[in-house]
Amino acid sequence: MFDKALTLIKKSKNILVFTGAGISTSSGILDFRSENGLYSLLSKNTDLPYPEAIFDIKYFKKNPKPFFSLAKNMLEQHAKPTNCHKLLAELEKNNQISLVLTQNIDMLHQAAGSKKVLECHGSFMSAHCLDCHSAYNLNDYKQRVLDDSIPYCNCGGIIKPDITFFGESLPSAFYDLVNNPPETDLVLILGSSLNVQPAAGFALEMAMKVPSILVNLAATPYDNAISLVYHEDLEVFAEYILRDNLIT
Ligand code: CNA
Repeated sequence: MFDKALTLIKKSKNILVFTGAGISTSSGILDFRSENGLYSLLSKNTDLPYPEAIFDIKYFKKNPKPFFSLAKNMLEQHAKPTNCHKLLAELEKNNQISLVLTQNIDMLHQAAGSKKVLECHGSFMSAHCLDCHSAYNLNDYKQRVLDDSIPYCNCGGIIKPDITFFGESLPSAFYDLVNNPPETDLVLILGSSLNVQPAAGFALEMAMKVPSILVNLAATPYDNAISLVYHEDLEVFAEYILRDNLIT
């Protein structure tokens, strides 16, 4: 089923991978926009004015509780990398990856062994006080989140994980990448609805310059800009590619 994709992957030496929440759903982490995704679940949460408010910086400053209760769930989950995360780590070992650009905040690429990762929406690994900007790492604030309390800085400000919320700028490393993209001979887009800008726009711009593959359960508005489109489960895709033993 994925023969053409396999042929392209095998001959590529500088693959730029763009991943979204769909690569992690098989590990039990909900995505945003699927029928049973986080937004659908949060639409039943009466504390929130609208589901996206959970990641809205203005709303967070007024009421950080819904975000930290979601963060608690994610941190407690101890999710494991999927076969698709493992496939990307294998391709990197085989010197075929130029970069994994991920929108995900779950740190599963690193857990699978990928090193060339740019988290364009940040992660839980580091955090900052919203008032005095003191830096923290996950271990400094994790226990407080697990204990259901809001982590506060000594100055009284909220400690916010360095996850890019709606209304915030992406990390400067993302803009460095846009200004200086790596050599790329294939773009692989995995598990993203391509709805969130500017990250999706950059991936699409790169995809229009070289051969590209998209694997995503649902159709995206940009499918016609991609060379090979599969509306399939990423685990089935990963198992198929890994089965070929392309890693020598
Ligand atoms: P999205 O808009 O929720 O889209 C996810 C896409 O993945 C959907 O179109 C699904 O059809 C598809 N999908 C779901 N499961 C599978 C599967 N098993 N195989 C193939 N396709 C699948 O999420 P995006 O990543 O496009 O949106 C960007 C947001 C989501 C970023 O800001 C992330 O931080 C945020 N997010 C991240 C996580 C995470 O870190 N795991 C979880 C939820 C949301």
